[in-house]
Amino acid sequence: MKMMQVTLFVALLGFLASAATGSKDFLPFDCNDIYCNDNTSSSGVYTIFPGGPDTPLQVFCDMNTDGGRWTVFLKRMDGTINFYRPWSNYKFGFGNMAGEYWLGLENIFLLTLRKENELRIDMEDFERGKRYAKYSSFSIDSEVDGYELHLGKFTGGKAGDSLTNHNNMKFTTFDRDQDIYSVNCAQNSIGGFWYSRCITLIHANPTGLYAPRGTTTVYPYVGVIWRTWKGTKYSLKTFDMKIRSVSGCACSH
Ligand SMILES: [Ca+2]
Repeated sequence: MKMMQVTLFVALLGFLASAATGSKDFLPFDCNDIYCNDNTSSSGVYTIFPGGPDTPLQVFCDMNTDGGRWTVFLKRMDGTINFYRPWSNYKFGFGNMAGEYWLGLENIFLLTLRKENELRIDMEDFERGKRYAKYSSFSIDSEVDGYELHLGKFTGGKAGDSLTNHNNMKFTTFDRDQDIYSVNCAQNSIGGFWYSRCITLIHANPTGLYAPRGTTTVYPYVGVIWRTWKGTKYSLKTFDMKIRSVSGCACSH
């Protein structure tokens, strides 16, 4: 019995020692930190700690586009992941970090709480066309306030501005209606997003139905939509939404 206690004590010491060593390790808050710590980092899946050292989070970092440092919170690319999901899934995140995923509203909230971020959206159609859109700032409120979207100015990109229409909207899923229209817009557009009004005022639907051939002509408003580029009947091939610190590497040390 005594021997077992000693063994446990030694094991506990070992655990505490490793925990102490661990606390000295580099714990990046976001992809910006990873790039600033090593500017040779390539695009890929990394572990970040926006919620503190006890809650590691896997994420895809875009280190190539427009100077890199981007923390990707939405990725569409092949239709392998179902995005018509309930509130709990959109809250905590789902999908495959090496493929399609939603990082989770709680994680996005933490990422935008302590740093000021800009937003970039990259998209491709099925005819090899590529476009982007950028916004000067991006943040969301906590769950209590419906994860309300706060978007800065549209600062460029030939995709055009299809997101300002969704600014100051709360997040809606098929089981939690927080949009400002009479019906549930997540049900109408088969996704989860900061919907405002459905149908005629759907401008962006990044979590909509994936259509392998690009178009959803029978049912408009339900595809992966960016209205100002391809209209409301075209479902895009790829779609990334990503953020990075506006202060660059200046504030990371
Ligand atoms: Ca509604």
